[in-house]
Amino acid sequence: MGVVNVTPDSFSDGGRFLDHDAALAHARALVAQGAHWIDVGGESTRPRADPVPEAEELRRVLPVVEALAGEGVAVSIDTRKAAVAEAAVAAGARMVNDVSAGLGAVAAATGAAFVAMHMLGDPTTMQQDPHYDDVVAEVRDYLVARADAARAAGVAEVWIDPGIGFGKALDHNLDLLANLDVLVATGYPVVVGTSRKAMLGQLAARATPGGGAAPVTDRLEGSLATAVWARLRGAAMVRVHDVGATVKALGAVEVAAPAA
Ligand code: HH2
Repeated sequence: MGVVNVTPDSFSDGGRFLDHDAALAHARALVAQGAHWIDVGGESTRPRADPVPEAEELRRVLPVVEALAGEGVAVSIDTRKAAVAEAAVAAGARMVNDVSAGLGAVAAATGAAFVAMHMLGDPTTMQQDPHYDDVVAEVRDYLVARADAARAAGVAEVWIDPGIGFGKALDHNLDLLANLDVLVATGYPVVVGTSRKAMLGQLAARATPGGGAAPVTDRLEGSLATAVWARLRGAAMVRVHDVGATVKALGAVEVAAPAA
């Protein structure tokens, strides 16, 4: 899944694709590089991001969704707003990717697939000292409840996502990545998004003698390593910014993997 943020303030590419033509050109390039899905978002969910009014979010995403869907691209809409999800599906999106995991009924009503992602709190507060007793069990139980509810409401295709970086300290993220098999064992297909996230900056600092945290422009190695890890641990999809490099990295390990 390739990310197209039609936003001025996304943490890694804010402002680059706010213009619709730029967003479309970028999305087409990601498809050419091998993306199976394009995830279009009009509101940043980075920590402390400003909320976006509904009309502005619609103005950002709808023309992009409509044009891509018209070209046969499988489009996912990354939103927390029911009205945006409904309008995007009417414009041709086939999946609702909801970081608040609350739009299962909207996905059901529109016939779209649904991604339920785990987030602790909301983007304005989520990174203020997040606490869990057992992060893996709590995230799993939350996601299964949301996914079961979406399925009961009538969604045919439900995905779950641990929400790396959404109300999680570094050790919570690492625990979730180390125990992806617990999420995979639920039977729901798992999607994982680590691409360019802050944890990769922290891990690069740990790995580099005397190194500081890697800035967002310098997290490709961590993004690729964790995408490969997630797929080898059973994730069915990875959500990434660098599609071409990810496709090559995944291709390399699939070739190198012993036959099952
Ligand atoms: N991460 C982001 C946004 N949406 N959706 C899912 N399912 N999983 C994720 O890990 C995920 C997500 C954050 O990344 P990005 O869209 O690049 O940044 P921003 O929220 O600042 O636009």
